Amino acid sequence: MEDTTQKILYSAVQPSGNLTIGNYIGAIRNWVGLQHAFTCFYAIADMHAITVKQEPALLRRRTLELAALYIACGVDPEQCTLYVQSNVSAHAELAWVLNTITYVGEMERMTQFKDKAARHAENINMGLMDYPVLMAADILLYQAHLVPVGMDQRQHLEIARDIAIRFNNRYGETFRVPEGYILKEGAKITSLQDPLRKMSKSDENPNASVFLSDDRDTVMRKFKRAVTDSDNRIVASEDKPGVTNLLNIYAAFKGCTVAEAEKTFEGRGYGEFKLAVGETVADALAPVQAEQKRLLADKGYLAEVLKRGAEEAFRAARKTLSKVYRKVGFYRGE
Ligand code: ATP
Ligand code: LTN
Repeated sequence: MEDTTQKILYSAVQPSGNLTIGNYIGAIRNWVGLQHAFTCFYAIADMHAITVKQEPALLRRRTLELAALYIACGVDPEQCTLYVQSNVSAHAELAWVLNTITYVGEMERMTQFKDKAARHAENINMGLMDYPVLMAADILLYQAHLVPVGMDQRQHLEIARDIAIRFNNRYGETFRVPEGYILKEGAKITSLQDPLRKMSKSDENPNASVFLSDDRDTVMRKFKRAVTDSDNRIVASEDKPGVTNLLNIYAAFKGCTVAEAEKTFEGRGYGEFKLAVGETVADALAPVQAEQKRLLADKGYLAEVLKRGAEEAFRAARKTLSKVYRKVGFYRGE
């Protein structure tokens, strides 16, 4: 088998709200499986989070909660570099340089920007528009080979690649051009209330998303109310988005394939199916919640992990940033 341990993998999640099972299945779950095979950098993207309004005290708390959650989900700080984005100033510094080779028109075309601009019409700030450039800076700083994300981030990844190629063409070989790593199954978990829309942590409908912090009763209630259809067949297909989504969720938490899940529920009714999905999710969340709580009670440990992570990240990021500053012609002393 190919030795991939030298290959660099980068990903991040924003501490912008309670994480959903979509974030878990689409992102964090995959990180855990990859941390032994690759050199991994996993960040808490607090600089991205402030592109929409955040309550400062809450942002700080959520940053720590997210760190604890990563670890509770199985991200091992001894195996990878786990850190807070704003603790490494190179992200902002590189983003500035990359801004100068990114066109306003490209940013205006980004789907997430258009969505968020519509949802936060009172606060269409420069940061919101610049979000993909900061994300490109994150990835390119670490010379990442691979970026595991959910489907919704594909466009941002494309832009990161374009920016890398553009910089290399203009200034000479500097950045590795990263590849996306989007796993097919679970790459898009959809809303339980509108299965054509992505499950999102900021959905106004509280029944649309299952949060990793939800207790058993809440999880069961949300799945019971999940939108399906009227034909009572438990199979994954394009014309059955609700049922397909529930099968995806079940398979992800059970660790089986969707085909196996279909087999399990062959001939059963929707009521029983939803109950089983709810129980599987609740059973999987309980130990994660307990571990997160235990970690949050040990702030000293978390602070130490994040400090070490920031130092490691800084060492890697500094190399790329120095190279960039040299290439663009910034005076660096004699
Ligand atoms: P928001 O809804 O506030 O925009 P979000 O839920 O999309 O936020 P992010 O922090 O933007 O969360 O995303 C974190 C990671 O989770 C990304 O890799 C993203 O692709 C993944 N992700 C988010 N939602 C889903 C989903 N419904 N299905 C699969 N992956 C998802
Ligand atoms: N925009 C991402 C979070 C993120 C990210 C990154 C993901 C910030 N920087 C770098 C991968 C690589 C999101 O998931 N919404």
